[in-house]
Formats: sequence, structure tokens, C-alpha cells
Amino acid sequence: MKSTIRKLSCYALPALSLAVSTALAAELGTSGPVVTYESAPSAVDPSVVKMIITPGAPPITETEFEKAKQIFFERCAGCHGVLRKGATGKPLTSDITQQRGTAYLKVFINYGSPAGMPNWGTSGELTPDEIDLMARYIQHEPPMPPEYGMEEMKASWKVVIPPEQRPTKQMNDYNLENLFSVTLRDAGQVALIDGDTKEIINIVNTGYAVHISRPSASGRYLYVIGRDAKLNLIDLWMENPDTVAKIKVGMEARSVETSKYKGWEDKYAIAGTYWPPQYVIMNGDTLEPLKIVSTRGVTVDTQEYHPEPRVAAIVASHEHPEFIVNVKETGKVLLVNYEDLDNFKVTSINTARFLHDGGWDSTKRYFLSAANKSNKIAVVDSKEGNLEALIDVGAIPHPGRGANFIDPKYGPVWATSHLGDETISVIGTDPVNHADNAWKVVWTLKGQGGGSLFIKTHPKSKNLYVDTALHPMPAVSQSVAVFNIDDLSAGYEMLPIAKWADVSAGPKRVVQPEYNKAGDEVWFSVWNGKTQQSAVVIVDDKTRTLKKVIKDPRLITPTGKFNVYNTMHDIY
Ligand code: DHE
Repeated sequence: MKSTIRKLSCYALPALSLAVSTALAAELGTSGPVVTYESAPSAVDPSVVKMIITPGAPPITETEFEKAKQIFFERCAGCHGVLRKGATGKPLTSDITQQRGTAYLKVFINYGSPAGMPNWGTSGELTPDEIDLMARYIQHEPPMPPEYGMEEMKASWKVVIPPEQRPTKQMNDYNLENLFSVTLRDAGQVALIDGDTKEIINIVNTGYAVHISRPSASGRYLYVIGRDAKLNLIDLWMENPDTVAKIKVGMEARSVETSKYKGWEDKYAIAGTYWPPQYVIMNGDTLEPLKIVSTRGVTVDTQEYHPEPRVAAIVASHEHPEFIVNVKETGKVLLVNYEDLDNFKVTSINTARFLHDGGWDSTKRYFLSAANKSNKIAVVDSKEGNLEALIDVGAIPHPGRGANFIDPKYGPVWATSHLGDETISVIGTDPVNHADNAWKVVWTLKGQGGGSLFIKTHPKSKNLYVDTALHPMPAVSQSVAVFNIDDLSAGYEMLPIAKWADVSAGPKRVVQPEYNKAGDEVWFSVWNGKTQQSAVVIVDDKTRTLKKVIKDPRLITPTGKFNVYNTMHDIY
């Protein structure tokens, strides 16, 4: 189905609930797809936090407190933060909540807001008693989970096969550079899929709701991190690639990366945690924890202390022996130099709140990072070590790692789609030969709708794919838009990926395009419920037609897919 930009651009995001006033709505400042996305249960175990009774707050019993903290960690912490200092959701510290009072809070929790706070009561998810309980609970001080340091990390660390007992050469016949590590989100596993034969090589048990995979600079090792901060190191040289070391680096995590600077390949790994707010540098081939660094500090704008600045995306610099670390709540990008772990140097670059995901420009000098609640893209110059630009884009940019291509008019560009609106912002990235357009939005395209999570192209492709996995309308969340990068103004073609998958009923969200090594196939996850059939759909990039559907009972809730070659070389 071909269509013009204008024709297919106008899916507004429906409001989640209608019963509260706009004034109340403004309080939470969130949008529907964002809540769907961010309100996953926190991996922090509620039983480890202790009860706190606060003067001025309404009475609460010990049993009630236990129940309320469980509900809070499962439903609220993702948006409001474990310590309730706010992120996508507004701060809910006791000074604010006591001032609002129980009656006001109950209305809010019951009805939600058009801006995105779920209607926990009217949706039937919480009972009237639970709503009353939560309204009282959040007027007490937030209980703090324990810290997690070197002692705990070392206790969890296990080298399953020591480096000296591992193969000295590749012991299998797989074309490892075209291997895909596929997140099986709700199974707590990854599927290693041979990109040539499309066969599943192995299913490896990992942490809970595993999040991302990143191969080492050489491509031999694969690092996989779970939301519960369990990190697996998989050796791809083994006859049957499997875990050779593991560690739990905290209580909740999302990011992992490996050193890529010349001379430091495969030497170190780094993992960032949501709780405690810190990152840890480890030996690349054993995961032995070497150095833990806290990210607690002050915010870039109001310069207030924040006790819980979570570590979001991490990339490895190609310009210096550094990791580049996004600190979400403070809005800082850290350049973490790993040359000397004792005389440790970190450059802290002020950008904007709340940093989430991002990726390199095509030269791998500039890191473009989404400050999603500020509706900005921050550009960090990894060579000079400073902020190059802060660019206004659409509502809640969510690029994944973004998409680099050459625009016929504007030269090298990088693109992001958005969670909060239907636009795609295309940004000029060439300050040398296209200086007039550098760090400016050169195109604002209109896609299928908001709720987009990932955008992708490949240097050998003429196509730009944009998913809309969290759009509320199934027709939109179950398909992708594909633009011709040589003629962006022609609009997009819609590919009905979930229909092609031909799987059983369910949400069937189509998520995260990922290319094979050759750049002639694009893989999509058709993400169904845990007990429903899911699939991976492979599209022939040139003809935009279905090439293959991988269906297997072991493919439970596939989401992210990471091609070894493209990920190790930061090709996107
Ligand atoms: Fe992700 C990347 C955090 C929900 C699939 N996700 C990231 C990154 C962060 C992050 C910080 C960047 C890592 C990096 O590059 O080092 N994600 C979060 C959350 O905090 C959030 C909003 C809520 C949560 O509770 O986890 C969240 N993410 C999701 C999902 O619901 C997704 C769609 C399905 C899933 O598997 O859980 C999801 N996130 C992904 C994927 C990537 C990712 C596939 C990597 C994209 C890439 O191409 O690099």
C-alpha cells in the first residue's frame, strides 16, 4: 500500500482516561504509550526494603505497608522511580503527596489522567481498598532498597569455564558474524539464531526479562543483561555457544557494553544499573568486577541532588579508551576513561533530562542521545569530549540506536522516531561538508503514528523502517512503515508484518527492525503474549516482500534482535 505522507499521518494517541480535569492531567505529564512502556514491574525485590512511618502521613499498618510496597514496585516504580523522585511520572515524595492529601490522591489513582497516568481504579486493576491504601502509602517516606556493592557482586560472580579452558579457535562452523542474539523477554532467555540458515543454534538461560545483547569488539563474546541485573557472558567459539561466566551487578539493570578502542578490544565490559544507581567495570573475559562508580549527583538544570539517577544507554568510544554513559535523571553524559582504573578520569557533560537511548553518527565520532522527556537529541563529540549540540525534535524521541544514511540533498543524516508523536526527525550530521545543515532537523517526516520504539536502515539499503510497536491501534502496532531514503517526500509504504507471520491471536506487536550482515534482509519480532505464539519475520529488503517466518515454540516473546557483525561495528 503506497500512500502520501499526509494521508497516513494523522493517528493521534487516544487519551487513556477521561474522568479527570486537564489540570490534574498536567500533574503527571506522561503519555499512553510511555506508560505502557515504562510501567513494567521493577526488578527490585520489595521484601528487601524496610517500612518507614512518616510524621504527618495517615496511619498505615505493617501488613498494609508490605502490600503497598509490593504494588508500588510492580506498578509505579518504573515511571516514578524507586525513591519516587520522578522520571516519566511526576515526583511523589512525601512533602508533595502530604500536601495533596488522601482524597486528592485517591481520585488521581482511581481515574488516571489523559496525560498518561493509568486509571488504576476504573480499569479494575486496583480495588477501592487498594487505591485508599496506595493514597496513604505514598504519603510516607519511600523505603530505600539496600545498596549492592563489591561484596554482593563477588558473591554472585561465577566463572563457569575459565579462559584457559576455553577453545583457542572457533570450534563450530557457524558464520558467527551473521548470528543473531534474540531476546526472549518473558522466558528469561536468548535464542542464538544462525542468520544464514535461520535455524536456532541454542537457547541460553539468562536473567529475568533479558534486555539487550552486545557482542565484544572481536565478535567472539556476547554479553547479555537482564532487568534483574544478571549478566551472562556467552562464548561464541564453543561448539555449542553457551555461558562461560555470569554475575549479578545490582538489582535492576538495562545496559551493557564492551571496550572497543584500538588496543583495548575485549578487555573490559561495563554494565549500568537502575538500582543501585551506578556502573561497574569488569574484566571482559571473566566478568570479574573491578570498579564500581556511583552516578548519584545533581541534575543539570535545577542543580538539585538526585538520589536515584539511573544508568541508561552505554556505548564504547572509538576515539578514546572510554565508555560513554547516559545518566537518565541528572541529564549527564559521562565519558568514562578506562585507561587507569586507579587514577580514574570521568568527563561529565551536561545535556538534558531524561537521557535514555542513542547511537553513533556514521563516522562514530558523534554520539546522538535521546533526552526523552525534554524532547531533545543531545550530540556529544567523543573526540573533543564536549557537547556539540542540543536539538529540538518531536515528542519523546526514542531512536534505539537511530538510523544513519546519506540524504541526496543534505548529505549524511541520522534519524529518530518518537514515542509521543507520529514524526520522524532527520538530523544533518556532517559539520565538514554540509556545515549549514549540521545538527539541524532537515526533515520532519510523518509516519504511521506515535508509539514508535525503533528505526533502522543499513549502509547498503535504500529503505528506512520505522516500527510503531506501542501504538494503541492494532493495525498500526502490527505493521511497519518503510520510506525510500532517496525520496523521503514520497511517503511510506506499510508492511503488514504481523499478518505475514500468521500467528495466533494476541497483541502481535511488531518491534525492532534489525538487518543481517549483508544488509539485504530485515528481521522483525512479532511480539505476542507469553502463552501465545510469536515469530520472527524476515523481509527481503530490496523487494520489501516476505522472505521467511521463523516460528518455533521456543521463541517466547521475542523483542530485541542483535546481529553480531552490525552490533560489534555499530552499523545502523
Ligand atoms: Fe528497553 C534498549 C531501558 C522497555 C526493548 N532499553 C534500551 C536501553 C535502555 C532501555 C536504557 C539502551 C541500552 C543501551 O543501548 O545500552 N527499556 C528501558 C526501560 O527503562 C523501559 C522503558 C522499561 C522497563 O521496565 O524496562 C524499557 N525495552 C522496553 C520494552 O518494553 C521493550 C520494547 C521490550 C523488552 O524486551 O523489554 C524494550 N530496549 C529494548 C531493545 C533495546 C532496548 C530491543 C535495544 C535496541 C537497540 O537496537 O539497541
